Amino acid sequence: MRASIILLAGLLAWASADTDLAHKQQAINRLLYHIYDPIKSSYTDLKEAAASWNPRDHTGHCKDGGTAITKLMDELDHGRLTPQHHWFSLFNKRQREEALMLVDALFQCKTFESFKSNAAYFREKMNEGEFVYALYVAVTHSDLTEDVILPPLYEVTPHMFTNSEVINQAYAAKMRQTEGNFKMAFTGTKKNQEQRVAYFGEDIGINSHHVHWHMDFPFWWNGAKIDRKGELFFWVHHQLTARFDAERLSNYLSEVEELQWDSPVEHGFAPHTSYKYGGEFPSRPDNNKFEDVDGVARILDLKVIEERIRDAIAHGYIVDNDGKKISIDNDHGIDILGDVIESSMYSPNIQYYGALHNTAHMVLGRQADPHGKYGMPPGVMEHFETATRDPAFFRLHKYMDNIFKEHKDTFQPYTKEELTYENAEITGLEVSELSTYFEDFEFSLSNALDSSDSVKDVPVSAHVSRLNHKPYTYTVKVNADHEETATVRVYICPRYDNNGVQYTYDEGRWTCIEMDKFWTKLSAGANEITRKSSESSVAIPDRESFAHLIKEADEAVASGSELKHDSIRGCGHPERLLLPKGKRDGMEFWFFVAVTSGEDATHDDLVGNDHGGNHGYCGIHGETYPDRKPMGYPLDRRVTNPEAFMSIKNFRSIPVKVFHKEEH
Ligand SMILES: [Cu+2]
Repeated sequence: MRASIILLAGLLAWASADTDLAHKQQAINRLLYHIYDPIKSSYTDLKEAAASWNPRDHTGHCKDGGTAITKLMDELDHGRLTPQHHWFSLFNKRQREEALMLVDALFQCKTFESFKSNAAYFREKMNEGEFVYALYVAVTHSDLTEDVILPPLYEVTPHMFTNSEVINQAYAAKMRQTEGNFKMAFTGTKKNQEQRVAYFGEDIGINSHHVHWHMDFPFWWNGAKIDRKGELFFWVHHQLTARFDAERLSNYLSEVEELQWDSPVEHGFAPHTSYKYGGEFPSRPDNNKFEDVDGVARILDLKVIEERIRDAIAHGYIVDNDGKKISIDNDHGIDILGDVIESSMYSPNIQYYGALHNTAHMVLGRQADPHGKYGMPPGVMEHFETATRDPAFFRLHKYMDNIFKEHKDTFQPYTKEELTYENAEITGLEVSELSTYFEDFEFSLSNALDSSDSVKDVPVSAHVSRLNHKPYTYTVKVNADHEETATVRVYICPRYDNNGVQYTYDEGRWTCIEMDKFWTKLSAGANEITRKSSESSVAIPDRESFAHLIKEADEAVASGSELKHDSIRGCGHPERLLLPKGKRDGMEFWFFVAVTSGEDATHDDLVGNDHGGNHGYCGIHGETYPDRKPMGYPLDRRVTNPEAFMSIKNFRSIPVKVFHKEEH
């Protein structure tokens, strides 16, 4: 009896080796560990797979019978793949094709075992950048890797997140075999006004959120329909732009001006960042006049595409590939327009409307060497993890945001009747102290450095100053007529522009920042709803460090214990950046709360289940966006009658101040 129980336990352990999270997490960690070096020799299963697992012999493990992996193997065997130790950019068509061949091959794996072995095989043969991108996307979307946490990219490929000076210091420390923790400074000097807000564009949490957003919602995605992908593209970038503007106002700078193809870009950018392989990221001088970029686009092409899009907005319809009209004169229009402007594979007519966003990213990224005379590698704008470092990123997105606004402004304002929720009246709104401060954050640079089994690793890390805020709470008092589920939407909106002029209601609504959205059950009578900043549904907490993920998975595997993860996705605004930086004497905002009928929820369980707590900018992975209303509701449309808007009893705004404290 006893023997058979032990046997059974052994069988179960064996059976779960392929499926349990600890083993999966360990394998993914190890595949990403020191990505520029061969797989560590102590990782025997991966090492063996890299050496002797021939994917052609295992096509029986593929859902498609091996079509995808054979295609990739053919490219490899014919020496057509980009070599290792070379830069990678997703915007490079050929490199993207190669990375996507691996994504495809991994998606076709029937078991995690074959996923892992195929990944290990290509890890040592494909370009490292392509491999990392493909693995991140595959882990994000594959059912086989559900609940695996991807290590923070800033610790997997630190070159893309820190500056050359820090990397050089880390190399020197390793050569000397001494520990080191180096201060990462923001780019620019005090002579450069843009430097005042560099802490935002260069924040590694923002960079991480942005690159993960684009992995969750890839423009090349052709698989199962992702709900409201185009609208999310608009919304996440609109919010990044609005947040950047708020940071500027708090630093006595005017809002970002939209990019204009005919005007020089006044402020250049020197990234102070290098590729691991491929040299320095190119700089752009001040007052750069846009030049056509060989092999990418002429400036005229961009203007033509822009005109066609604006024309579609004015007409209220898009013309698809077959010449059929698709109306955008409705709430769904923004979703289509997002697909068109990016463009994604969902665009109804890429041929005609082009890919304004993607092409513009490349054109901006190449201005240092538009004709390829100097063989410069792609610029920061050609990588989602580095793009926000360049202030021109926000100018470009302001330009596109204004096109989206042109569309939104074609709609009639919501009427008072549409906005009124008869069941509820807000009777009070209180917000606790709002204050921001800078703190030091440390992350490991170890994976940036070459390693070998014979040279000992020494701890090397960077520390960087980053914005954070004191936790805060707010309380909404609501009187309800009867018990019902309600939606609560929360925004903060700057009150004054940089000249101290108060925004009109209609100007101000477009500057609003989504802080939170949630569903709650109102009881008949008086309700008091209190929410904490940490509960915000647009934000995620700090990412788990790579070292922690490794330790946790290794311990779980060694002890045979179960591994459980709370927060998984990398997409989500960093929680510590929820509040824009304050001012010493307080920066003034409106704190706006709207309580409306919960009928707009697309899931039944939203009152008790926050689905990971990051759906505001990132949706719910693999499911419908929780909110049926347009993103940005009720501030997404023009407000022509502010008095009527302000008198709505289920809305309330109060003035608040965000303070900034140098010492905390
Ligand atoms: Cu983006």
